[in-house]
Amino acid sequence: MAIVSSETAGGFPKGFVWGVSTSAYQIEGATREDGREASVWDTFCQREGAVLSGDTADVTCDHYHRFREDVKLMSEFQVPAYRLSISWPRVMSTDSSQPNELGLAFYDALIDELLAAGISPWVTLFHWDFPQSRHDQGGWLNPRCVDWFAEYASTVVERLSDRVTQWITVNEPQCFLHFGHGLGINAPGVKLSLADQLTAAHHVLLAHGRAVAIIREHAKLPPQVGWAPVGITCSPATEDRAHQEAARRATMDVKADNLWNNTWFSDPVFLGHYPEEGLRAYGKAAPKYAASDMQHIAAPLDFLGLNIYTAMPVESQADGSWSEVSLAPGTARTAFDWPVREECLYWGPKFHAERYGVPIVITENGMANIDWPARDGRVHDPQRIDYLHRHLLALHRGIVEGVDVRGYFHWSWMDNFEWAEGFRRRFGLIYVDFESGLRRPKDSAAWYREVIRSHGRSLFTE
Ligand code: GCO
Repeated sequence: MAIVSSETAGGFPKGFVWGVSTSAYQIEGATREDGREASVWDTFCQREGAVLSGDTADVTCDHYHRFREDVKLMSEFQVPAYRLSISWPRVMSTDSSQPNELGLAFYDALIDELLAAGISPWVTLFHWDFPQSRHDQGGWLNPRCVDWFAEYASTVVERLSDRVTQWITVNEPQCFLHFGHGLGINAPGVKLSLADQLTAAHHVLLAHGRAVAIIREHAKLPPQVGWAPVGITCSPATEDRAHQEAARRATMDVKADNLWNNTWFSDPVFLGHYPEEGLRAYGKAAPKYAASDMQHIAAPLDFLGLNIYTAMPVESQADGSWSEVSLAPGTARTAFDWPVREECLYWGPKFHAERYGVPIVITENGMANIDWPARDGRVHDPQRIDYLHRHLLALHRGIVEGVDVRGYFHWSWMDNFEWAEGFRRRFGLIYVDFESGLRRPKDSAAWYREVIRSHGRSLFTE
């Protein structure tokens, strides 16, 4: 049932969660400290030409040592919820049967610091930093990966679930499979056949389902569980009904030669089967699996996390097909060259909520900007403020129309290591000087604090 009430008008629903997002590998640093083992990203960063400017995340934001300062800054900007991820290779030791106590102790201290500051931790179990030693044993292609992930998830739930209630199992399988195992331009940097990518994807879905079962069975406090895939969001060229249906079809489509889509992943999780379009598109490359697999994969979730940054406009064709609409010359784009299309936060949640019938949480949205400290020492980022303003208004439109959106997490809290792009793309509300480690709140941090404080009403007064 959508939460549309009097509070929604000119604000956001009661209980709507405002937050910020990061991930372990992108902010922690300390990659060889206190027993942390190598991840596939540590190895990938050593590969000549793999990461822009040869950047690595060995230090990045040094959050491992500065986490108290970061939590204090979140508190200063009245952030109610913080989406973080746990580093699998920091808490699991491949050789010993015991987890790495120093790694677990770091997350213990971080969660305690957040709770003491009144900040709700939303914990992602897997945000791409797969243990190198497990990759050497076959990685996601080895069916044993489900047991490896289960052992890791059990360890984290056992340690943190007396304080953590908000869980996200896996972040963006489409990214680490398509870019990391298909194109090879992200870690682990391999180029598997389509069939092998789909087999690995099936194992990721099984691992997701196993983690859901572990959380449901062993969490010490009643948990809310979701997952955070990513895919393409298409918007209609005009709001003409035919173009709307074309945009819905395009958003839910499966391309025959890659894994960059929504439904091959979320249909099993929410509907208990692979999409017909995908089975047709992939043909013989589709995995063979036991029917019981889908019961595990489709373990009920409390929310669907959506990471949405932009939209691709499409229009319907006379023959019922759809085609991409080319953007006007000079269309506004972010520093990642992603078009500024705020309608992505209207159509994306709408299409997914209508297909799956579950509450939505925007687990990532934001923009890369070329930020730097101005002569006055402050970091002015009017583009990010305008981007945020537009996107939150678009999200609000869907909520008022009945889409059950429960929260919004800005990507990102602070500038961080943007994977193969290194430090070139700054997504944070907080500027990070990667040489000194100095944090500087950007203008957008104060602007977002006002949105949080007014529960969204400030969006309608400017
Ligand atoms: C993703 C990842 C984040 C990225 C962010 C900007 O969505 O790709 O979850 O780690 O840093 O999206 O690209």
